[in-house]
Amino acid sequence: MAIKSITLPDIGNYENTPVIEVLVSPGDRVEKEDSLITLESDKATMEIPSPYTGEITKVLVKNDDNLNKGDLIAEIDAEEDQEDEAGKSSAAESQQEAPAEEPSGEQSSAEESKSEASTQSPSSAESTETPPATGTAGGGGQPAPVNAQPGGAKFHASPSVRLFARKLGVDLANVTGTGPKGRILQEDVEGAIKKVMEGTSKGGATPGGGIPPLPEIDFSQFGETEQKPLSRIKKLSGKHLSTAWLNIPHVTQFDEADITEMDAFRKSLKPRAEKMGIKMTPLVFIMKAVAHVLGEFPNMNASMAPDGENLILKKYINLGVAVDTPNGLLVPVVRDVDKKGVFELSEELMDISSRARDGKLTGADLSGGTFSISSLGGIGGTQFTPIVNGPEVGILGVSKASMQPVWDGSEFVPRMMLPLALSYDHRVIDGAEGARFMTTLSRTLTDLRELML
Ligand code: CAO
Repeated sequence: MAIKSITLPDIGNYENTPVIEVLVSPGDRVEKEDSLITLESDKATMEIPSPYTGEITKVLVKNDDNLNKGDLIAEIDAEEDQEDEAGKSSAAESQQEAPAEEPSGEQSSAEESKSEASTQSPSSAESTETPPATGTAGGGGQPAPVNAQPGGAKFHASPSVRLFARKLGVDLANVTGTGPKGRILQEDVEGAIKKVMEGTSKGGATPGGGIPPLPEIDFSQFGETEQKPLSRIKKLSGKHLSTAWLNIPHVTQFDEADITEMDAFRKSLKPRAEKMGIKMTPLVFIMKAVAHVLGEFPNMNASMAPDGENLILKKYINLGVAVDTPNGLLVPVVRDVDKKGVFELSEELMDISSRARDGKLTGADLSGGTFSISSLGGIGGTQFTPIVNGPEVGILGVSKASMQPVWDGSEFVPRMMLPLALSYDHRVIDGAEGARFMTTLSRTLTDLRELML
């Protein structure tokens, strides 16, 4: 092994050519011809390959450095036998090929592949440490690029497409080229962006690009399978839930409310409700209490402005209520909950939930919510973490109430305890505010006289 310096070869009529990618780090093992750096002039992108096999000991350039012929790129601890090979090969190339010139003229795909394999030779066999530059040949009479990722994957794209992709923050390694020999075209970059925006990129990734897709697995190799299409509602709600989950930093705060008195009151109202042909479940009391507490916590009855710098406080309290339907989840909205009594709320809840299940909701029924409630209390479970129904700020998850032994200071007493989970957008609500919201809500549910205050 011997330490060798690697310098920039003659790459044609280019001066002060900027480095746009450094593909190696000290300690990396490289094979001869592996790319070390990428240069990009206003006309072409070029990779500079290593003339040796060995271990990089020093990298002497960084992004945005401007390089000229002979500038030091790196030092390598080169393998002895490779050293000679490199020398021979470079010398041979320089003899066989014309001295490097600025590439010009349109090159065919076939020529491109040739240029990728060996391409421009150094202008002379002046030293074995001067590698031949890889790349160049191109569209519109300009040199064409060949690019390499640190992992070794190669892709083709013209300088204008690379610039276009860089401006939009698109990693070309993730774009499939549809041009000749897999060349990435501008429309491929546009298509990749469109997929991300539409949330239809591979693996169902949604906005928030760069999220690695789940692996595609052929499950039939493990046993019999059947493909069942998702319902339209599931597809729509799934997309909405993914968007909310990916955009909103969630925190979920848990609590338990003692609803013993509330439940007794509810049961006392049941005969009246039955006469009116309506149900009297805990949910309407919870809706009433939530509306009251939202009045005290206006940040929770709000949405982030699209600029991300303002909060839009809503002076109305409309609660979205998650309804389980045979075709999937729907969240119709009950308006002005703070202004309505439990009978009226129950009537409305029954109406929207039955229309939701019959597929008869209108767009108006599903819009205008300011905060949501998801109740699984009629089904079971002790807790769950609901997903904020963005762009709302908070959602209350309600689980099944049960009688629990509660220590009152001198003995255990049976109390009806209701598990609650509040998920909120942490960009808007601090932990302390979330906890205060929950304790105020619990207190209100425990003693409904709070609603009078
Ligand atoms: N604790 C104990 N019992 C409860 C309860 C709770 N938290 N909530 C409801 N119950 C009881 C009710 O009192 C009722 O019993 P009675 O008839 O004896 O009074 C029974 O459970 C069934 O209630 P319900 O579910 O029919 O009515 P509801 O008002 O509680 O809920 C609705 C209405 C539309 C929200 C509900 O039917 C529903 O669809 N829930 C599922 C929502 C959902 O899927 N959420 C998850 C979304 S994904 O995050």
